[in-house]
Amino acid sequence: MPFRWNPELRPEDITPEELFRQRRRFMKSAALVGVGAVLGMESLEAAETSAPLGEVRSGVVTLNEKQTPFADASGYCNFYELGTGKEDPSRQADRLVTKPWSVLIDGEVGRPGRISLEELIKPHPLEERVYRMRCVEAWSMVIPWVGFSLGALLQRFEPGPKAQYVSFETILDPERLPGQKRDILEWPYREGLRLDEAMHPLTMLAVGMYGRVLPNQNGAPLRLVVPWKYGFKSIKSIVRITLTEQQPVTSWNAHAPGEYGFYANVNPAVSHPRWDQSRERRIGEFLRRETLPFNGYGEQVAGLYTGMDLTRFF
Ligand SMILES: Nc1nc2c(c(=O)[nH]1)N[C@H]1C(S)=C(S)[C@@H](COP(=O)(O)O)O[C@H]1N2
Ligand SMILES: [Mo]
Repeated sequence: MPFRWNPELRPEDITPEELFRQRRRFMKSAALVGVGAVLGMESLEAAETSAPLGEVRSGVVTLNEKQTPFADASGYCNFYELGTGKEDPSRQADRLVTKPWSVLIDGEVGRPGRISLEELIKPHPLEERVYRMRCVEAWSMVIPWVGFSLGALLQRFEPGPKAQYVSFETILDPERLPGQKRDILEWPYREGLRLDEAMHPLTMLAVGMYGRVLPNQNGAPLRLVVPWKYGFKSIKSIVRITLTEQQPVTSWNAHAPGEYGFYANVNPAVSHPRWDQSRERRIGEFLRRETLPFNGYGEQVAGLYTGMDLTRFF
């Protein structure tokens, strides 16, 4: 069955593609003649520091919410391999070497194998999707990711009849990545999804943001983005994707099972022992806002959890 985009988005979530493109074109020409800063587009200017991407289909999913400036999205990060401070990952970004890069796809698939990043991306047209992102520490951002559906990729490798979960691993390179010499988590960083979550059209693999190549601190060259789950599910710098029969071990769940569940769906009704999850601070805003169930993507994804007790499977 061909993989189809059918997220049933609310009309207000969607900017008509033509309108979106016109705005883009305007922003680009404005930046070219140097009026970007005057128009408050410092984020676009900052984004110019990383390499441009090729052809990107715009406006596939977008939001009527203010985008987080690129400087915040690339400067305030969680990437413990590059340090536990929010500004460590951008300062230490050069330690991550992303060329060459390959990904091993194995486990319960018909066609396992290691493939180069270029080969992995090639057949997937890149599209921009603006998603809300919510960290368990109760801050959030709105980021224009560039990538493609994970489901489309997985289908190419032919998930077998026993495949029920997908497990992901980040690069392991303690010589270069200072955090991996410390006993914060068990390395490599691991994450996992149920297969139906992985196949959901909102689940994406990102290779860029803000129309540019993904900065290292944001998980270059390839990271997961699951917008209805807390940020720790969105694993960075992926080198291995394994389809499994059993629920995989995931880093934060193994580290503190009472604090971080396997599902990690954004849920204002279930609090983390150390952070209230009912409200969040959008980076750049002063007042907190109410957190939405499933981070606002309930209409699209709540059906995946019908009949489950979400206080138990948090
Ligand atoms: N490999 C790896 N992936 C990771 C993390 C990490 O420490 N290591 N942190 C996670 C957490 S807690 C969050 S909130 C998001 C942050 O993504 P961002 O820094 O691009 O906003 O990345 C997630 N992915
Ligand atoms: Mo996080």
